[in-house]
Amino acid sequence: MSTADVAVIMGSQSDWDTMRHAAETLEALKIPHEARIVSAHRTPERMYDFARSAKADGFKVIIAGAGGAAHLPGMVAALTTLPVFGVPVQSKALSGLDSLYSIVQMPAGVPVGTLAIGVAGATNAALLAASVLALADPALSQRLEAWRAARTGAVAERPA
Ligand code: RP5
Repeated sequence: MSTADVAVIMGSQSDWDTMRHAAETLEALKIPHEARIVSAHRTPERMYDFARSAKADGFKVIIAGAGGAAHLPGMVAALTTLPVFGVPVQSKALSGLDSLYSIVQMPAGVPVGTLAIGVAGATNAALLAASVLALADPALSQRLEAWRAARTGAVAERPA
């Protein structure tokens, strides 16, 4: 059993530079989370065990980032009915288009909420997770409203 609401999983240590932005955003919103490396290709049994037990382990939302032939979000979504948000990590060879295409075109019946490539996607995946959790958590809903208001307040009226 985990005490975390959100699992932030990624296919490789090399994805952490991107996925840490999801973790940092969850941290800023005081959402309990846990980061793990779970590879669809290199550790398929770890992936299977994680996805199969994620709900029973207490996770409510899964954020899955991967690059290249990025099968992790889709495979995890195939094994759980928890909401899965997929983050296409920017690959070197194809700038993340490969990651995006690998994640976005799920067949009807197995949903992955696909975000933008890279840091924006990782950050927004955390904010979407927050929106989902906030539906049943008024205190989090307030923190999320405040987070958004702070971003709005930070936009200058004129360029410096
Ligand atoms: C994918 O392969 C990972 O998600 C990562 O984005 C990509 C490259 O992995 P490394 O070779 O850097 O470990 O499975």
